[in-house]
Amino acid sequence: MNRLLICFLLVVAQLTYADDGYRLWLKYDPIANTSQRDAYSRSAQFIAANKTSPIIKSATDELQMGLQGLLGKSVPVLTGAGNRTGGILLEVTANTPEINEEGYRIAKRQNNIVISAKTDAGVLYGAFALLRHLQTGQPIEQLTLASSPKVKLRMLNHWDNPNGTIERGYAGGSLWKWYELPETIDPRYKDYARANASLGINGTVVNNVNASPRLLTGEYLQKVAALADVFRPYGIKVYLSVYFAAPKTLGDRTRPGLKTSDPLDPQVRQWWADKTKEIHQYIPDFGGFLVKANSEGEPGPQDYGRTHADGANMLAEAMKPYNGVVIWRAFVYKADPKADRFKAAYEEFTPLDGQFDPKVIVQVKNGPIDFQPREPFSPLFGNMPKTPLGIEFQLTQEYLGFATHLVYEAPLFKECLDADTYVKGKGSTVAKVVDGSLHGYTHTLMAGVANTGSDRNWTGHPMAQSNWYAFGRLAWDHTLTSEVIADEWVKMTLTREPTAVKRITNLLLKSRDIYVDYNTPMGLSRPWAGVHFAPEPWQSKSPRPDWTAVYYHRADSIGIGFDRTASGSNALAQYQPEVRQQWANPETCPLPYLLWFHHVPWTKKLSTGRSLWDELCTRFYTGADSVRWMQQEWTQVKPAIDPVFHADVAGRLATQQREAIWWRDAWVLYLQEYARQPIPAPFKKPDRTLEDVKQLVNIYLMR
Ligand code: BDP
Repeated sequence: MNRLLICFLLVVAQLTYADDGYRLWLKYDPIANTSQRDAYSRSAQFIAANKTSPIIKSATDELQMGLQGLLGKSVPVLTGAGNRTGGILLEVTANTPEINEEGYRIAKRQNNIVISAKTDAGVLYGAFALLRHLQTGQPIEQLTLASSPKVKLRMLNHWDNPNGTIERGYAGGSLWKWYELPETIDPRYKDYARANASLGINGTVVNNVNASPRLLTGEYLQKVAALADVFRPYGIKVYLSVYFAAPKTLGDRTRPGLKTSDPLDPQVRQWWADKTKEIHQYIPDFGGFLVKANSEGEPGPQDYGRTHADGANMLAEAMKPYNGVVIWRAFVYKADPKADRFKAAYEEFTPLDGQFDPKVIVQVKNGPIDFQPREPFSPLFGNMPKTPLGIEFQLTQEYLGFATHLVYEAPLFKECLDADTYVKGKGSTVAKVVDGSLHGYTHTLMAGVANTGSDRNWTGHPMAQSNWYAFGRLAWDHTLTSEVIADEWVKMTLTREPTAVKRITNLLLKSRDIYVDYNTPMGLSRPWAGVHFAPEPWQSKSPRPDWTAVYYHRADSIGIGFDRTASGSNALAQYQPEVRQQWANPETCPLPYLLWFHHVPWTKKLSTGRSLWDELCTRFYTGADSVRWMQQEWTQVKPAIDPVFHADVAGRLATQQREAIWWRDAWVLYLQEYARQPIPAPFKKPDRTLEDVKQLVNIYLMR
């Protein structure tokens, strides 16, 4: 064979096999099983819809593209089906009592597959559900599926800045090319919308909660409007994070800037009313505002002696003529050296229950501190019956090892959603608070801080795509299990080979506990100060005590942990008696939460039969060792995975392994100075000193 031909074949092989992760779970690779493919093919001879609209067009386009890939044939879209059978009918109809506004029903009718919904968006979600059904290799003979989203606003929060950086982003720069917008539309915006729509995500906040006023200028609103135009055919609304002091900073056409941003000042109220009107001129279906106020130095109503409710209600008043909402974040904590940060959001917000305008939703982080690898649920859930509370999860792995640690987050989300608040007796789960069923909230919301960026594979760590996927699926239906979601994602994204699917699903399901074990076991939290990446449990100097590591773990010669019982900060009083009683007693407090609530002596014997010190060491060591197990599992599935994708993950797992040992060594060497006990057998003493580990950390802290 001549050289040129060999080169040509190599290039073709590369093009055919190299998987750079761009297609996410919407891969639509050919179905290998021919009898299955034939069966699908017989039922997909044409596509026809009973109406036309941009959203319906998105649905037919996606079906065509998906079927072309999966079945290897071009399926025509007909203007009407007539009496034809053997096709896919898309039907917007009021005659669907079992589903809600955005739900869908898929059923066989006269040898056609009929996707019915009340709205165009419902049809789009049904089209994606049908494709998922085929991608995951399920039978279609007796097809009957019906599903409705449990939460109304299912959204991503991007912490993207106008300069193209992303706060806590680990997948490159921002997806939004602000300097090129509005004239140049990156085709990627559409693929972003497709991916979200495939999960049922229907809103996106395009900018950082630490908001720049720039986004509110006419110049930038045109750019945001261009994004909204791309997202609209996918049922996705655009929202903006707003800078509360914008009236002062920006002013308007006639004034260089107001003297104040006081929410009770009539001029300020008028400013927001005008601005909201202007936004709607650019984006008629604008979703609404997201606000971080009086939190971590951001301006807010308290700067003028007003409350969060005053601030939120002012924006709600401006939004009154429109459909949009005001999402007000509850992530607040004051720089009070004596206070327990755990209690802050509850203390500031529960007294305001009942004072918020009906257009306001308060967005609460899943835990009381800040997206830690494991937190108890925030005590705000259930305790603001008159105020719709939305939940905020973090998909970007700020505290979960950035882009080098494989952590599948569905178990973290589920742990919180399934937690029982007991506010209305047993079964009052956080999920029921959030989906509105517990208190009858009119607005319901689940938000995920996005992990996307300009990296070709979207999420930096290719396996982190599963977190975007899992969030979207749970926002749609929080009753899905972590396992079902992982299984779907693996089949759609990685492989349909059954043993590999099982192995990878198992790996995903264990990954979060493994991370917690070497990083923050048994209720330890926030062992970071500088970068939220390198271990720094010794960190004790910062402008505020609650920005040090020692504030959280409180290690001393007696023991370790934060006493939040009545003898300590009494944060436990914020929970219902059923929860409080279980957690307040160190004998009944679940071990994963123990050090969140108790200062436990090193020598205390635990239910595992080990002393606290021995148990902690066991977790640090087995956690780090388990990363080796993850590597082995990943090696086993190599034949079933695209080589490029496989190699990428293998490299990251090797880094994770090295870093997990670093975490283990940092913790045990540091804590040993307090516990003054040997590393228990069979574990071996780290072969470096605490000083060595600190030196390594210092490298990451250098500017
Ligand atoms: C913290 C992040 C910080 C965010 C903040 C927030 O470190 O960058 O601005 O949360 O949620 O986790 O506002």
